[in-house]
Amino acid sequence: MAANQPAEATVEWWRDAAIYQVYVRSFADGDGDGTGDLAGVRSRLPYLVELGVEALWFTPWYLSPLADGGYDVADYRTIDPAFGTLAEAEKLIAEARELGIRTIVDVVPNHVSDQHVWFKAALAAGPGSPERELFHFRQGRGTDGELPPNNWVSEFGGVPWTRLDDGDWYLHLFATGQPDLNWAHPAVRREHEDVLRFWFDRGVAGVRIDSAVLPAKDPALPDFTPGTDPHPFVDRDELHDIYRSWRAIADEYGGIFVGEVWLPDAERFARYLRPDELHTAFNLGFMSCPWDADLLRASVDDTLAEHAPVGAPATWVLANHDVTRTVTRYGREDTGFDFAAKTFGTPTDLELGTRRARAAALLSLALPGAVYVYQGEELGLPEADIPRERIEDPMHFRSGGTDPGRDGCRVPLPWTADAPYAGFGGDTEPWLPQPESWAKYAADLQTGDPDSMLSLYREALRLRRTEPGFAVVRASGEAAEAPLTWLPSGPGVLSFARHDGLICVVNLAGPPTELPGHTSVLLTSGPLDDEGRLPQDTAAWLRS
Ligand code: TEU
Repeated sequence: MAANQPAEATVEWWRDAAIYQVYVRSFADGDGDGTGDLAGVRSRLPYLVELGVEALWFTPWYLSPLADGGYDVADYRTIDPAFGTLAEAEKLIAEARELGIRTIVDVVPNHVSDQHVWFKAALAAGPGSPERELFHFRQGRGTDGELPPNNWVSEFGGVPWTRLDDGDWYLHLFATGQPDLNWAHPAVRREHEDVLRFWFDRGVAGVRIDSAVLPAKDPALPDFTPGTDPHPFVDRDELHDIYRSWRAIADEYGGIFVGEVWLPDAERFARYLRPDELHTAFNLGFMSCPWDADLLRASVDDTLAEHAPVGAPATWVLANHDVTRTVTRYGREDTGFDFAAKTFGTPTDLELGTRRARAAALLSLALPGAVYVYQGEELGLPEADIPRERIEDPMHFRSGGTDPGRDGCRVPLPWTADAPYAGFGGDTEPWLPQPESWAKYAADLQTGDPDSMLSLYREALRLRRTEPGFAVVRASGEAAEAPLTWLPSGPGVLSFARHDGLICVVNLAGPPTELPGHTSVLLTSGPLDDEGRLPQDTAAWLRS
């Protein structure tokens, strides 16, 4: 029998699910060629059941030249042969579901790969053709059209325009191999609605929407002047109409969305979560927040306040495939996360970072809403230093080599300490090199070690499922009462109650702190001191 509750137990499972992010290429290598694949994921389903997660989010697994790790999709209806086949994906979705684990796939509406049939046809058809209307092709400025059509800046740095031999320029907010689609074109909308159905028909329970605030553009593609409203390509009102039509499709299947909605403005953010739009969005503000009690408390309060009016549940995220790994980040002097601040060789104290990451895990898993765990977080993996000549991330190249890019958090997982390449798969070297220290983080070594990160995650996820105080949705389907109540605490300490007597205390910066009286300890992220107090950088779950 599956260790998880039957997936049918709650209808609105997504309101408080623990969702595990699988970066397929680096999860587990089933055929031993150095690249992770679906066979690898299938072989590790028992591990995921044991870990106690309720859904898997797969980063793009479709046919792709991998110019941006798969976020350059050449064909949504084909699995990349490096990963497996469509039949295998269907099997995986069904097998996982049998085990109580749902599947979320990733859809990337802003752009496709330059190898997508549409883009190839647009190139072949030439300037002024209807095929080019599916994208944003323009003439350049300057006497010979030698200057880009506008002043926009790529999300990866540099000019987001590339000029073709025939003189036209095409827009790509990300890498050159990721041409932006023209969402004013009805065929673009139709195609994506069809892609959604294609995957819902294959049994997926949800869809992550990549770069969800970017697809719509001002049709004039005007220069961007800071402070101008509306922005020519961020968070445009047209998007809501698109997502409402997507919601209608999801509702036919009982499917859900999680949007990558990265917006500083709380009111604008919440608009994507109105009842007829997306179900959830990633809490990227919480993820970026420094290890500071006041800032984290404010982030939690802001999150709950911005979700409340639209009735959407919050999500809690510490890491993903785009950001510096948690133990490395929390071991740095500046523990926040800022895309612009990624540098080579920033010093870090991994022991401190690990202690904090353990406490942060208990904090995020205790908050009301859905929680995301990025593969390897449960193993306490640090960010890896990738030798420059092995870096693949386009972000590194577009920064002119100053930004290490995101490969350091995408290194193939260690499964078995005493096996080639820490048991990632076979005898072939993985696509990204693993640091020498990798074997010591192997899942097999951590299994059964009560002090390991893996044991902490397993126990925390087990309690999250079994303690009624964590639920946002009760087994009856009704909403639970008050999401969270702050309790009095000293400076540098966060203390809050959920319901049913459940309490979480996190000491971020204070001296050892007394735990509230008349409580029993369910779990701590590290040892209490001799007087039973909670030391700095430690969290505890209690029941009163
Ligand atoms: O990321 C979108 C995104 O805007 C950021 O995470 C991005 O990396 C950052 O803004 C750069 O400054 C998503 C995916 O998560 C990422 O892996 C892809 O590279 C990107 O979209 C393009 O599809």
